[in-house]
Amino acid sequence: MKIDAVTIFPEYFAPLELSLIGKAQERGLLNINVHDLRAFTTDVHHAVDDTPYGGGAGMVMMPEIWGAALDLLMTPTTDLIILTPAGRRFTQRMAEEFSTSEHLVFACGRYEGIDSRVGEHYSSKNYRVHEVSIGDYVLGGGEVASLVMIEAITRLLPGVVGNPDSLVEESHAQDGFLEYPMYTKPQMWRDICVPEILLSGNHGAIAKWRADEAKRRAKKQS
Ligand code: JQB
Repeated sequence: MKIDAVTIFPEYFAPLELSLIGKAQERGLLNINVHDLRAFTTDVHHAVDDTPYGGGAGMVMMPEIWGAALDLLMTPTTDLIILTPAGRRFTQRMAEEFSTSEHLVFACGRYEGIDSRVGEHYSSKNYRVHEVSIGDYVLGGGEVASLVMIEAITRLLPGVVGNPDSLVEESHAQDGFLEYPMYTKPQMWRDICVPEILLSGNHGAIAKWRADEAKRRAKKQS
C-alpha cells in the first residue's frame, strides 16, 4: 500500500518510523510519504490560509494550494481522505475497507479547515473522496486523526502485525462485545490474584469465562 499525507506540519508524522509501521516500511510492505503543503505556495510569505467568505472568526485553507499538491498525487485508484470534524465517523469497518485500497492520500487541514471546493472538485472529476472524522471532539487539525487512521488501517495489511492470530481474535471481539480482561505474571500482585479459572488448564471453562466477562464489559459500556 502507498500512503501520502499532505500537511503544513510534516513533523507530526515522525512516529510512523517507529514500531510495526516503521518495520513494515523497511520491509517494503508499506510506502508512506509526507508532503509539506507550503512547498506548493507561490507567494513570498508562503501563506496557505485566507479569511472566510461570509465573515466569521478564523481562517480557511486556500483551494489553489491544495489543488497544486493533490493534482500531483491523485491517480484513478487513489482514495482521498479529507479529515474534518464534520466527516463520516471512522470505524473498524472503514479501516477494513481502506486496507484494501492501493493508494491513500490524507489531506490534513489546519485553521478552520480546507475550502469546501477542494473535495467537491475531486469528487466531480470522479476521484474517490471521503470526508472522515475520527470522533466527536474537536482537534486542532487533521494530522493526529490521520495517524489514528493510518495505524488502524495499516495493521490490517498482510504481514504488518507479526502474529495474524491477534487480528483474528480482534475481529471476533468486534462482533458485538469488547475484549475480556487479560493477566500475566506474577500470579499475585499487590494483593490482587489472577482469577483461579485462568490457572485451571480447563480450556473450555476458560473460553466460557472470557466470553461471559466480555459480555459483562460490553453491557457496562452501553
Ligand atoms: C482543521 C480540524 C479535525 C481536520 C477529524 C476530529 O476544522 C475545524 N473546525 C472547527 C474547529 C476546529 C477545526 C480544526 N481543524 C482541520 C481539521 C479538525 C480535522 C478534527 C477531526 N478527523 N475532530 N476535529 N475528530
